[in-house]
Amino acid sequence: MNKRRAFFIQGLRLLGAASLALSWPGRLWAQGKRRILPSHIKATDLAQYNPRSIDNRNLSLTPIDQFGTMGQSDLDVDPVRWRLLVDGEVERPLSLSLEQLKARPVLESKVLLICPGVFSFNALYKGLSLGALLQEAKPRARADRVTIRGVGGAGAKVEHFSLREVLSDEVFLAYQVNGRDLPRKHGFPLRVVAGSHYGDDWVKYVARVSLSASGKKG
Ligand SMILES: Nc1nc2c(c(=O)[nH]1)N[C@H]1C(S)=C(S)[C@@H](COP(=O)(O)O)O[C@H]1N2
Ligand SMILES: [Mo]
Repeated sequence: MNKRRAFFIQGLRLLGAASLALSWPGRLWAQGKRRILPSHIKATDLAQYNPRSIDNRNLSLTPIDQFGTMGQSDLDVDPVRWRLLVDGEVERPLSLSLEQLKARPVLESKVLLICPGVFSFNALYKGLSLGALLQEAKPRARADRVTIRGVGGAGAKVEHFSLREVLSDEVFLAYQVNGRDLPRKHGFPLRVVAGSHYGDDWVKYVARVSLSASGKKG
């Protein structure tokens, strides 16, 4: 075997090993084998963790004044004029006021937010099922991707989730945290809560949810 070919094969082996290592946390998550952290661990000390690898059930809530904040934190949204739009690959687009969202069945969950390497905090979110909302909008059969946008024009925050994950309530929308309305810096009036994603995906000041077809199978 010539040297160049040997080098190529060695490279392939390394790539294989690396992709196996990278997919491992994802597999652990898929199997639900998160490490249950003991109650003496402080939720604010977990910025180095991958949210998919740990279980926060025993951790105490972090008081709001100890939350970190990142990215946009001073958008001023008028809750009376604000609407949540649901559009894209749906039969029945929706436009809902905050009042209408608050009248829906309540979803409440204690979730850890990790901004990697920067901060972490554990909080109780109250809101609604985005999955149920999308069902109401009647997704077209080919829809498999959910795009969530924050308020604002060109500079608005945009993140994507799989429809499957949203339908399982793993990703939902919250208007309250630790028993009060979302503070302005944490995304008033509505934010994403996505416990198995890093904080970057937790869109604040949510304005629009759009379904689309990624074109990928399965
Ligand atoms: N609209 C909007 N949402 C956003 C961001 C942003 O810049 N704009 N930053 C994200 C990042 S990087 C993190 S870590 C979390 C932080 O949420 P917090 O400020 O409530 O702690 O919000 C996310 N949501
Ligand atoms: Mo972040």
